[in-house]
This record gives sequence, C-alpha cells and structure tokens, in this order.
Amino acid sequence: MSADAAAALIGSGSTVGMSGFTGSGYPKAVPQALAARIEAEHAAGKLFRIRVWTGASTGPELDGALAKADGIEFRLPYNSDPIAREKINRGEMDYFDMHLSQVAPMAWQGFLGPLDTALVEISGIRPDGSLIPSSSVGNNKTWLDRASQIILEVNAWQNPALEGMHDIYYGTRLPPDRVPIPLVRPDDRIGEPYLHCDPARIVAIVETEAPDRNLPFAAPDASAHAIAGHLLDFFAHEVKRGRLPTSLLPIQSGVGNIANAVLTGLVDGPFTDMTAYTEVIQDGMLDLLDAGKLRIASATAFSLSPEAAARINADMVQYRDRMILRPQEISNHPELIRRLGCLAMNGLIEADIYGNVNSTHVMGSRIQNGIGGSRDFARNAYVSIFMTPSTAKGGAISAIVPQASHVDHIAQDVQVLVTEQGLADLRGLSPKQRATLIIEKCAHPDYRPMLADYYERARRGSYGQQSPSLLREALSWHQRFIDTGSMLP
Ligand code: 0RQ
Repeated sequence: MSADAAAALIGSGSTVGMSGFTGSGYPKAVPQALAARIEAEHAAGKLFRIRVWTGASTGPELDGALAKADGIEFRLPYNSDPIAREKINRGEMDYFDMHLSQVAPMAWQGFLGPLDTALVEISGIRPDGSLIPSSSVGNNKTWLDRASQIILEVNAWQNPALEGMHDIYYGTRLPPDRVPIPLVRPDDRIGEPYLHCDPARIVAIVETEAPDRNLPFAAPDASAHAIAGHLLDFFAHEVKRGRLPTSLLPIQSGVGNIANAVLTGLVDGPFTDMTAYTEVIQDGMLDLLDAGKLRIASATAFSLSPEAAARINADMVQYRDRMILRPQEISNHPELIRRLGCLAMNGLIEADIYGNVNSTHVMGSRIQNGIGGSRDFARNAYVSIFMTPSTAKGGAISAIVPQASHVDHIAQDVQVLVTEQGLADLRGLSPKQRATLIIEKCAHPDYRPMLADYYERARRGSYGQQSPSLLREALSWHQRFIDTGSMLP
C-alpha cells in the first residue's frame, strides 16, 4: 500500500519501534507520510505525538521529519539528528539515551511499556515469508517479535547481495532461562541470515527505493592524524611487550570523525590479519578490508559516506564474506565483548584530570548525541581507550577539565586517554598519578598551566586527598564558558 495509507494505521500516543542505526536501514517513506499527517492534525488543532524507539540514530526522513512536525513525545535510545537535538535541549521532547545492548532485553522485560507498531526497513521478502534484513539490523528482531502490528518498508535501493551477510541469533532469553551465547570468535556465525515475523501481524507493506543517509566524514585533520599516530605507537608498544598479538585483538571503533581517522591510520600500520567486533562499519573499515589488513568486520550496521556506500554497493558480493551484521544486543553484548577482549576506541566531549569521561552532555546539560554503545564496550573491553582533540570550538573549550560536568564513563572504565598532545596510559594508576599524567600528556598548552595550578592548590586545600578537588572551583571553567564564551580567563 502507499506510505500515506500505512501511516494512517499509526495512532497518536502509540509507541513505534523503528529500524535504523547510524543512518542506515531506517524506514524512509512512512515516517515522512506520518510527519505530514501529524502536521495536518496539529494545524487542525489536534495533538498528535508518538513514542519512537529505534536501533540508534536514523536520518532526516525519520527523526528530522517527525521532530520538525513536533510529533515525537519520547525517544530512545540514541539520537544525532540536529532538529531532534534542539527539541530535546529546549525541553520539548523526552529522551532516554540508554546503553544500546540493553534496549532489546529491556523491551522484553516489559517496563518500557507495550510496543504498538514495528516499522522496519528490509531489503526483501522471500517466498517462505522470511525477511532479508537491510543495511542495519539494530533492534529489528525484537520489534518484529514484540509489536502488535507490523509495517514493512521493502527498499529496492538496498543491494540484493546483502542477502547472506546477516547473522540473526534467536537464542537470547530472559533470566532465569539465559544461557551462554555461543560466539567465541568475531567471525563465528551463530544464527541465521533472515528475520522472521508472524504474517498475521503484518498490516502494511510499502515499497521504496531511497538511499540511506550516508553523511560524509570530515577528512582527517592534523589533530586526527596525531591521535592516530599516538594510538599506533601504543599498540606497537603493547605488541612489543607481549601484551597484544600482532593481529591485535578485535577492534571496536566508535562513531565520529576521529574514530574514522584512527581506522584509516591503521591502514599504514604494521598490524595484519586484524578483526573488528564493533557496532558500525565505517569508511575506515572498508579501507582496512581493501588493504588486506582486516580479515573480518562484525557489526550491527553500516555507517558510510556516500562514496564508501557506492564503493561497497558496486562490490557487495566480494565484501559479503568478510562482513557480518548482527542484532545490536549481540554486536554490543557485554558477555561477548569481555570474552573476545575488544580494543574499544571511543570519542568524548570532555575528560577530567582523574579520567572520568563525559561522552554526551555539553556544559553538563545540553545533549550532543547519547551514550550509544560506548559504555557497552568501554566497561567490558580488554583495553578501553578514549580519544579527543584537546580543545573544542576553536580553543574556547578545553577537553581536559578539573571536573567533568557530566559522567558517562567512570575513571575505572577509562584506561587510556589520547589527544593530539599525547597518550596517557592510566592502567594501574591511582587518581593522583592519573591526574599528573593526564595534565602532562593530554592537556593543550593553553590550558596545561591552569590545570597544573588547580591541581596543585587542590593538593593543599581539598577536603580529602584521594581525588583532590576544590568544589567551589571544579566546575568554574564551564560557568566561565557559559558566561563569556570561553573557558580561558
Ligand atoms: O560539534 O559539530 O557543532 O562543531 O561535538 O565533535 O570533535 O567532531 O568529534 O565526531 O568524534 O564526536 C563524543 C560527540 C565526539 C561522539 C562525540 C562538539 C564539537 C562538534 C563533535 P559541532 P568532534 P566526533 C559507539 C560509540 C557518544 C557515543 C559513542 C559521540 C561535536 O564520539 O557521540 O561513543 N560519542 N558511541 O565541537 C563542547 C566540548 C566538545 C564539544 C566536542 N568539550 N564542548 N562541544 N564538541 N567536544 C557507536 C555508537 O554508539 C553508534
């Protein structure tokens, strides 16, 4: 049926579980038709808003269109859409950014509330009724299992050769029936290539032919190159010390430009036969596959630039055997990340001198994106690495601050901190040892003396000396930025 007719089946106040993860595999037609319907209802003076669950971020046709129509009452678990971000930060949309591995189990546990509609993009329907997944898997299995009604968007733009790439594991259970997940290598296939759903619950099938969002990555700048260089040196050092094999351990790379630049840096590194057990396959992963450095990439979604999407679509059959897309509860599963010993590399907004990391909130209160999968990986990784340029907004903000204005990753989950200035290996260090090293290695020279001065005074005047801090001053840099536009005096 038409997207308009399908959108008419979604009621105000209902919860819709949509496909989509970092700009790939999200429904493109029905959300726009729904947004148009919502705008018409609002123009007629009637309130119409829905609750939206997804895999992670989607695209302008979904989050953008629905947020613009003021149609989202509640959103989980991850957003990077600028219009939705604005609404959240104005207090006009409720947003629960949650650990991505926990969405499906929590939906099953039932306390997120009932799921009325699953709106899922797929790339095809087979004669036996099984579904060929699209360019992301996300939480689709759970939405199809749990929703009262199902709307499918079959997108002909998606490459037919995606068929066979996916590994959908149907063995997850709730306690007390949980059993170990039988995955011991990144390239293990433990499920089947198709999604299933009860045909009786399918109320609409809409055909589309529309590309994924596929935003370009920024070309790595000097800072990104420097960060990649420090990390490569660190890995080489760990190999030399016998703490990592020459193929390293399965790499996880977070979202964003810096993470992508590090992957590109690994192309020129000495490591071979590498594997990735991660959340998204970015451009840098394709470069590693093309260079013969990466043997297998396991993820839940693609997150590609338009050029990389064209590259992969032109040669999907060749890539298909070296990529696996899984449900996000498996790609991000703490049990599997701990077992495999992932090398987690994630971006950050700010870190404090003790290594507590804020990944989400600018100045402690404005959401940037969300915690996403960063904690799934950071808490359970073999080595948990966070990286960032040492300043933001042209130097007006220091990424290293006396105290983080919001904490997503406690110091214990942050083992290595890298900026273009240098790398601080924090493993095994006490808070005071960490502070000295972070200030010395990671802070920008414009802010280093200010941090050293703060720390020095905290060593004298703090209430306690385990993690010295001056409470009246600890967040004053943030307040100064809010008041004057710069953290510098
Ligand atoms: O804003 O675009 O308005 O200029 O944040 O910053 O430097 O381009 O870095 O693209 O690597 O993103 C933490 C946001 C970093 C990302 C974050 C502003 C900066 C810019 C982007 P503008 P950069 P990146 C698993 C991993 C959480 C989820 C995660 C992220 C924008 O890595 O969302 O890790 N992580 N998932 O100007 C004010 C600061 C700032 C700042 C940066 N200190 N103060 N603004 N910015 N630092 C994968 C998934 O979950 C899918």
